[in-house]
Amino acid sequence: MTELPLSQDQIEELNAAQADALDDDYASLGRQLARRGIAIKAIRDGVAGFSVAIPSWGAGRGGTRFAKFPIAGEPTNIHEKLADCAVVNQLSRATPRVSPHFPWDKVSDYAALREEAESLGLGFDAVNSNTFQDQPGQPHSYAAGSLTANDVAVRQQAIDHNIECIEIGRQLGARDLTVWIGDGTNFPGQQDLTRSFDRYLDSASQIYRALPDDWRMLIEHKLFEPAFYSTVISDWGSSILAAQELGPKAKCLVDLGHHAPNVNIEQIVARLHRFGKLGGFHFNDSKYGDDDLDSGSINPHQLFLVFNELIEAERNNPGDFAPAYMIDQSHNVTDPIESMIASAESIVAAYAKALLVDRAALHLAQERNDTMMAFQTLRQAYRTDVTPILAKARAEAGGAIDAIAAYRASGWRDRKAQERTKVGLGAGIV
Ligand code: AOS
Ligand code: ZN
Ligand code: ZN
Ligand code: ZN
Repeated sequence: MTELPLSQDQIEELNAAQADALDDDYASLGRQLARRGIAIKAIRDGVAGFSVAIPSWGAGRGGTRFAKFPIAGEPTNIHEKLADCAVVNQLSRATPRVSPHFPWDKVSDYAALREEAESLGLGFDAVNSNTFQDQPGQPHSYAAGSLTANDVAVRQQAIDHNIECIEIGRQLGARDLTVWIGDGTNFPGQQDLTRSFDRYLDSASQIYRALPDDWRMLIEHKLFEPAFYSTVISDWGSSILAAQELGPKAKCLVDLGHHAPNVNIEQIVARLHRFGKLGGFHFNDSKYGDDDLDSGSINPHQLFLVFNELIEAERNNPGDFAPAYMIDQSHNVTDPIESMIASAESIVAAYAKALLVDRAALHLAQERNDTMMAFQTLRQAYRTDVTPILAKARAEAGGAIDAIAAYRASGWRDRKAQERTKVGLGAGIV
């Protein structure tokens, strides 16, 4: 039986007080869209069918390498993280799956963990392996690399860990393995750039062979950090080469904060899709690098343009288009629940705006080389305030019209501050 964490009655009560104003705004937007030949109901249905996974680690306060500042009532284990993720989903109704990270979320009984998640209205999304840190008691260190290490025993340990993640994921009902490695160098000459990539291909192919038929291996690239001179899987080029070498179940995962400054990420999306290699997304926002700021907080226009390409991709490939969408953020200065609610809303808003693009007009303008009309077609969609559509879809699914206000009214964090073990100080997870 599903038992959601917050009082549904309280959510309904708060919604009732805002229902008239929302109906008014929704009707007005409906008339505006009708004049543009768009049925608001179709957009609302699209929004209702869209979801994004949230990361288990996103439920805790993140931090930088300098410090982590925990908040009272922060979750300390996967059970408490699931409860917080269930709060996000109960209010937003857009985040029904959690992406776990191992060994951070290790438990002794995964069938029980799956049931626990189900009872909270949640499922599991892509499983993330971790060979970028050493764990207590681990026989070999990843100090000189993991899947690309010179030492065959280190590589084998990293391969075995990924295979174990697949096995855990099977028990949790996941179907994707996301592999991000920090392997690389800090000094010119430290490693042979070709041989380290060859070692990656060799290790990754052994993981690939352990994938069930209906699974995908999502290769996540990142330009730099923790390696600052060269990173083995640094860009979408290295990622797609590896994915092509490995086979059809290997795809590329795009984290929005993992590129060189000013790179045209939406074009990368188009390229990966063209060659059948777009596998997933880590949503966040960034000003300088892998900042892991809240989605849409810095560059909401880029988020819209990414979704514009995703919708083009979906239309060009109906039936076979299911990238794994996930939030990957570090909530250093906010309550993580509030950040995930706000980020999910930004992501759904970007999706809704991309649905509003008049594709026939856009394609015609492109054919006629009518640059201004092509741009204006995108601009008109981007300028539209889709808030009433999102709020309606949320309320209809049982969520809150004003999700952050409802969260604050619930007193959840204060209650958890009384119940949960205090998190210690220290450096954060980046
Ligand atoms: C690291 O920079 C990547 O974004 C990964 O997705 C990583 O596994 C995740 O951020 C958890 O640390
Ligand atoms: Zn990521
Ligand atoms: Zn990252
Ligand atoms: Zn990031």
